[in-house]
Amino acid sequence: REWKKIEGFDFKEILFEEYNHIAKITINRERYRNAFTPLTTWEMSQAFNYCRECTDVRVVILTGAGDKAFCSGGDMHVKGRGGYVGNDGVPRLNVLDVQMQIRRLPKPVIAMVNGYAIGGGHVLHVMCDLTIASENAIFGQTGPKVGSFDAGFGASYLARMVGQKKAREIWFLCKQYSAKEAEEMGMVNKVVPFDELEDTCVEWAEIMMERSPLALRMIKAGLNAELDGQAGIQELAGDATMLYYTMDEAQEGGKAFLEKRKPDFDKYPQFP
Ligand code: 2NE
Repeated sequence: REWKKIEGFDFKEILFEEYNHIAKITINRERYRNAFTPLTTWEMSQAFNYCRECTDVRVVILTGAGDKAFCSGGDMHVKGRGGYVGNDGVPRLNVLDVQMQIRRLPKPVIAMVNGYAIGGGHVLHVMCDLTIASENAIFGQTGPKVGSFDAGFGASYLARMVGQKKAREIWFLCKQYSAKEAEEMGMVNKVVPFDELEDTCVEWAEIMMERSPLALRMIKAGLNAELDGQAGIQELAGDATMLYYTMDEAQEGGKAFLEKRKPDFDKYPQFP
């Protein structure tokens, strides 16, 4: 399989590639177990934005370079007061923006977990719609050990997956869990040998691409809406508005305004 670089970006800390309508975002800091800096997350943000806008992209795979780590969370070398400090000297927690982009992307995102998914890296896989892990993958939180925590999606959405007791165990004890244990807990969809990991992710992506994209979009929005309160309803409602705008009934309202006449909505079918 030949992944083709997606042109138009000068990324330093991620790889951004495409194959058969699948975009692959790879955190490319193998030396640091794919820990993210503010630049990494900024670049991921640009890539996810492209994936949202580009109608050619149908599924996104998020992974890490090499065979040791998916992502080991925030880069502890640049963790300062108030956040992770980038080249501009400003502390940021911009990984939270990436989390929201994954959540809001109206297309499936698969976490291809090829090694450690730790700390903020663990939260990233939690955010993805599906997680496929290699047998060597290891999952866990470290926050309370290293002076950090993610009490947002990293806690509440995790608890929806694994239950409250397990989520508290994961955060309070900071133990590491095997891929099999993570699968048994309900936070991993499938565990495969390392050399089958990418094939399996692509195979799952290709199956999803045979399904109705709009149906998948609505299901994702609906699953989000149950948990995301007003913001979740806004996402689902936005999709409903998009669909309404495709209908003659909505077109009639706009046309009537421009033609300075009363709209005639009676001619459109009403469903019980
Ligand atoms: C990931 C883990 C378990 C891997 O262990 P191992 O034994 O396979 O590798 P090693 O030797 O620890 O790491 C290899 C090199 O990568 C660096 C290490 O410092 C080491 O460098 P050298 O000693 O060779 O110079 N490295 C690994 N992770 C790093 C990191 N996160 N930042 C900077 N350098 C890192 C093991 O490495 C590990 O436990 N890593 C730390 C995980 C961690 O605590 N991450 C931060 C959690 S907080 C967070 O991510 C966060 C949040 O809680 C809330 C919001 C946003 C972010």
